[in-house]
Amino acid sequence: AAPHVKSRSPLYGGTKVKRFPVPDDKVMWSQTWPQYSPVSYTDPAVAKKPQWADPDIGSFSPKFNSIDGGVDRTSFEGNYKVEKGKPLNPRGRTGLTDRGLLGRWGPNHAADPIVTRWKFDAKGGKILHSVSKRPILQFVAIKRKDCGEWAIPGGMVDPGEHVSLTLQREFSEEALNSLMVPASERAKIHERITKLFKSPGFQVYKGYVDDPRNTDNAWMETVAINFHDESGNSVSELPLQAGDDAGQVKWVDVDSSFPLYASHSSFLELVAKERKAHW
Ligand code: RP5
Ligand code: MG
Ligand code: MG
Repeated sequence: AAPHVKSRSPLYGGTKVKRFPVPDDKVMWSQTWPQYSPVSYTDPAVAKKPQWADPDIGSFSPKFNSIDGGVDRTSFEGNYKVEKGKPLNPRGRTGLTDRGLLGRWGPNHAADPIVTRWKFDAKGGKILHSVSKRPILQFVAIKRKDCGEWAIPGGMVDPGEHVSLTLQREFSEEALNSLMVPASERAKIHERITKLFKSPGFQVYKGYVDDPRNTDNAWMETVAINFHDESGNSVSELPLQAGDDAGQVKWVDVDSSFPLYASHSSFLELVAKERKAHW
């Protein structure tokens, strides 16, 4: 795999903390580099011990590379190393140690629901891209409140939670604002999207995410699944409403030039290839 890039962003995940600069040829741990002097950072939000975060190493010893109680500490990238009690990022150096903004030591598991439809014209025909001549896909994107970047409405897998539930829950919270709509409407939304999310979906990706919050000891991993509304009459008709950690939500044309958070653009490229859509 190509070396991670966003995991080495000069400023750490929207904070003012500066990462120790890591050149491409020093990313891999196998490259000895005595001069490496990363900064340690644990965000106050993590340090104050919220329920979603691990305690500090020393006061507890998690079972790395295994399912630890409800928490999945296994990695899609295989067994990761643990050095001086702290797990090592499988993709190498990031210029920052400890957890930063992430709650878990080691892998932090997320799920990304990629909900798509075809872009139709007024007569109901698929719109072809003027250059590629391929039909254009659209996906539900949210604008993240933390960094202002557009992204897939994904989120963290809760301890013991089935990924299939995380996908539907996060989509409902961030793109349909399920946490805020009255209970009566919530049931209706639930009913309408359950059908789409019950369909097997296309597994787009499973593994490490090049997320700007990654550190030497904590990193994002995800399962990205594409749920496609072929006829455009299921989820396409649902009123989108941003909620939770999403500031805005909209249907966005799937196109290589649209910048997205973390590795999300590479996931959409895979969706476009699979569905023979414009990219
Ligand atoms: C990304 O962070 C994942 O791909 C997923 O979209 C997201 C999960 O984190 P939160 O949205 O819960 O912050 O790495
Ligand atoms: Mg969320
Ligand atoms: Mg989220």
